[in-house]
Amino acid sequence: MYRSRLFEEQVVQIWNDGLITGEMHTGIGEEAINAGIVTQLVDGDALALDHRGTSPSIIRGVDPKELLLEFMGHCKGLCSGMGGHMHIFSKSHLIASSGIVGASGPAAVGFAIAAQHLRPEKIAVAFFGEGAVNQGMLMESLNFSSVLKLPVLFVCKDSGMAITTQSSQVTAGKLVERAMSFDMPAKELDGTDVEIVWEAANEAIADARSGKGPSFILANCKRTQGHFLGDPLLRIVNEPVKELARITGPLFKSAVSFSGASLKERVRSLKNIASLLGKTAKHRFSGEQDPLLILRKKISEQEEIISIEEEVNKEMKGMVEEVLRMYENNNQG
Ligand SMILES: Cc1ncc(C[n+]2csc(CCOP(=O)(O)OP(=O)(O)O)c2C)c(N)n1
Repeated sequence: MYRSRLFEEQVVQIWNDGLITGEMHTGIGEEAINAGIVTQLVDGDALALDHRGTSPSIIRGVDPKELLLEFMGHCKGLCSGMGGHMHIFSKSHLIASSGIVGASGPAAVGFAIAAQHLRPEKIAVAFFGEGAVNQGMLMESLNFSSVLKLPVLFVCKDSGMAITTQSSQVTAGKLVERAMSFDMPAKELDGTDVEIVWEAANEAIADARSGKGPSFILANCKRTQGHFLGDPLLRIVNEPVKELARITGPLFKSAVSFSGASLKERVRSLKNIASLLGKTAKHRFSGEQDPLLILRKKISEQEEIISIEEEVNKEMKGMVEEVLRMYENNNQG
């Protein structure tokens, strides 16, 4: 979990320095879910990931150097710099990710069909956010895997928000009940506690390996960085004076503009923005929900933790220095 956290913190820094272009979705805050599940996988198991696949990939053992070079568009990156952070593929780890929300469902089902035929007792795990659960392809995946008793674990990381859409406003019913209606075991749990995740996943993975079919886990979580780096909602909540000074003018101009939406529609939009800001402020990540701090409190061998962390610090520092050198050389070349 610490390795994943540190890697992604380096990614934040490098993105802020402008060396990674485009959007960047980190999983800082989701480490307990990723570690509680991915550490139980063995060779031959497969991972189908979404746009937030960095942390599970690091935990699965993908080389951090190759991953970082990939994010920086370098030809020595994991996918020759062509995939970026949303399209991580590793044949040796059986990892496939996609920026198409919901696509990890069918990808995991494909992996699981292959496992059922070619790799007995091997499984596939699909990671996705709660924003993906109204995608038809994900529902088809739940149905199909249940009918064929495929070895899949569906993991829904529930942050309550899909970009700026509050999931409670667009999702009917309870997701655990929805999964159970496909005749598979389903559990909702605290995704900030790695032990809780590990135990639930252990049971589900054992079921999948022994041919009992798929399971569904709904893990509640919070992220430090919001939807993506530079998330405007978080920026406004974190630095209201600076950010409001920047956006008040354009907002006012569009609110009083002669053309465009009706007055009623504009008032509704402004109210929605205010409500989103309120929710973002209320549900902001706090230390109490930090999976690393939660785990650290439970471990009595504090010295061992410090020595592990020192080792990881050294590894990441050396790795980042090397990657930045390679990047620089590439640009000069
Ligand atoms: C099919 C599809 N529709 C819309 C998008 C745009 N989009 C990217 S991320 C995202 C929100 C996803 O929310 P969630 O699944 O909860 O994952 P989170 O980002 O919260 O981890 C959306 C709508 C997309 N990439 N793919």
